Amino acid sequence: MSYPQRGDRTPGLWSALASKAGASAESASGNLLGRISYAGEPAEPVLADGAPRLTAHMAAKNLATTEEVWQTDRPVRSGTAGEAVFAEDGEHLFYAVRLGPQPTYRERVRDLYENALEFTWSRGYTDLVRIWNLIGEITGRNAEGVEIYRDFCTGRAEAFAALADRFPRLSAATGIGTLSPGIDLCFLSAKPGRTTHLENPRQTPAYQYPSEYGPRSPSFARATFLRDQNAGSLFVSGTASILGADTAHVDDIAGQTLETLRNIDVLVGSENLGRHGVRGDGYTVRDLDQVKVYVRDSAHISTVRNICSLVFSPGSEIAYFNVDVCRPDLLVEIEGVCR
Ligand code: 3EB
Repeated sequence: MSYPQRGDRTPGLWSALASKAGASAESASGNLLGRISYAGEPAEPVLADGAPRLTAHMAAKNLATTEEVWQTDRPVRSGTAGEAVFAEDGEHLFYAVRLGPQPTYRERVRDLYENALEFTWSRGYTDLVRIWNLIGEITGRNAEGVEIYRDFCTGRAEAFAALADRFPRLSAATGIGTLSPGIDLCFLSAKPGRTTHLENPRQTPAYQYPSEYGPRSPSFARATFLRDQNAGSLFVSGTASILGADTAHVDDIAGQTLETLRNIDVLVGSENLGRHGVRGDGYTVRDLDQVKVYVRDSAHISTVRNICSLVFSPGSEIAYFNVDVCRPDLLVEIEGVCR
């Protein structure tokens, strides 16, 4: 059996990032666990061809539409849970739900997260691996004048506080803007005992950011390592030009891009993995694959592309999105997976 990765690695869970036309060839090699469609308009999550699909409005007119496809080598079973869709393979669970536009988000986000966490717990997928929070009008204001990202962070933090006995550790995540109001949420979780969550020595843990960045801190770790029969996958959170808790290189797109890449390089390196008890040689930023690059200002995309094309391997899958980032002074955010 052949797998879509380069080399001969056969993890139980893998992803491909492709233009919609190219994704179907990859799908043939495994069982579909979930898809994320980065589309030209929002849509409700659905089960399609027996598998969950989250749709987020993240494709600008000048950029190609992308689909992220999560696959597994195990048999998959899918279903619905209220308004959410999910699929599970006995080791991994993918869950997706959309919250439409709200005057304020806090309470609805708290409910959304509590339902999601209780669902994955109840099916035995007790360890969070990777969460995507795709947030419309992320730096805009809610009906009470509160920034929507801060409103979102409050509800999410309240949910994690309420379930802290079951989910004491936070996982890798992304918090990023979309092109229309509402919040799309999806995550991967796993059966117990395979995850290690990592912080970055160059960055204050996000859950300890000072209150100037919001009344409740963002609930995520900088990366999560998921062990498998070979070695594992390191899921790198959305990473930005933040040193300590502060934005570095304000108004400097090349500076922010390079600092972001340096943050990733330190995060995935052998020293940081060893510090967190993850065995192996470690990675460098060049090993990042299924890379997603979020750029606030379309005029900056060519600069970011030029830097990224020098840093990432020519064989890496990489997609660019022209969307807002969660702080007004952050110009770029980058995520991916090291395998
Ligand atoms: C940062 O480091 C940049 O709120 O889930 C990155 C990844 C960011 C995840 C989240 C936010 C989130 O604070 C923003």
